[in-house]
Parts: sequence; C-alpha cells; structure tokens
Amino acid sequence: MTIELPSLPYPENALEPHLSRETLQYHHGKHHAGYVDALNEGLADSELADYKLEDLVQVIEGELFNPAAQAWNHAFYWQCMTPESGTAPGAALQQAIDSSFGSMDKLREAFTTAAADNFASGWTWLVKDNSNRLMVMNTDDADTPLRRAGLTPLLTTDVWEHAYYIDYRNARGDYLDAFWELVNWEFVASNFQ
Ligand code: MN3
Repeated sequence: MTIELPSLPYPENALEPHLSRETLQYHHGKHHAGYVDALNEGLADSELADYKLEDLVQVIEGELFNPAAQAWNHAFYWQCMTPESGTAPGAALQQAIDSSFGSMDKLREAFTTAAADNFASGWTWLVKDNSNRLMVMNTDDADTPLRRAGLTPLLTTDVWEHAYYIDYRNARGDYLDAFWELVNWEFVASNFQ
C-alpha cells in the first residue's frame, strides 16, 4: 500500500487573501508532498507498509518518524482551515472551551501566545484529554500529540516558516491572525466528539 498525498479540501486560491495560492502550492505541493514521497520510499518492503497513516505515526521509530508524522500533521492542518466564514464550534465544544479557557477569546489568546512563543520549527495544537479537558500545547519538529497516550488533537497550526514566509515573511503574528480567520470549527467539533 502507498500513502497518498490527500488533495486539498478546497482550491489552492480559496484561502486568499489570508494564505496565497503560492503558499499552498509550495506548502502542499512541495513540502507536504515531499514528506509523503520520503515516507513511501522508506516504507518500501517494510512490514509497516500496510499500516494506515494514523496508526503508523503511533508506532514508527527511527528516521521514518519525521516524514510519517509530517504527512499526518499536514493532512490534519489542511482540514483545520476552510474558506467558509462563520463556521461554529457547536454547543458541546463551546462548553468545553468555556470550562477549560473561560471563553473563545481566551482560547484564541492562549493558542496564539503558544504559537508565537514556539521557538522550534513545529506545531501548536488544541487537544483534549480523556475527560474532555482542553489544552493548548506546542510540539517541536514533526512531533505530534498522536504520540501522547490519552490526547486527541482537535486543531493545529503549522509554525514552520515555510507555512507563512511567502505571505508574511518573518511576521508570524500576522500569519496567526490570518489562521484564526480560517479555522474550520465544524472540523474541530467533529474531532471533539
Ligand atoms: Mn508545513
């Protein structure tokens, strides 16, 4: 079995003006595709070649961890955004946001602060634990909460420079503001349930 590069869930220019077609062409078509290619190359003839990507990420060790986790993280990231404005978290997730952070604004503040302070090339996540408590966490490089027992990823943003340098150069904060405008709360809510 070959791990496929998933198509973007929207056209390459659909996230403009927040993220340009050029950014998506490079980020999806070069970076994400490159991780998928490296993974498939490395997996050839391996007993892990029949695993689903999500399962693979949880068990894989060694040099193939990075491309496997990056393949999954990026597929998840694309789904976290939508060109449709006004998606809503729904009652159950909103209640969890309120009880864990106080409000949607406080969640945004916690998430954006963590992402701005993430010194690594890495990712910032909203996750839930087994008791539906929500947390914001950073990971370095390819690392992912899929590797943490009991944590379920709900939302992520990519803070590797390749995610924003074409559009925002070094201004990660402007990228994070743009990202927040694009969050697909229906997808986040589907991960919460
Ligand atoms: Mn990336």
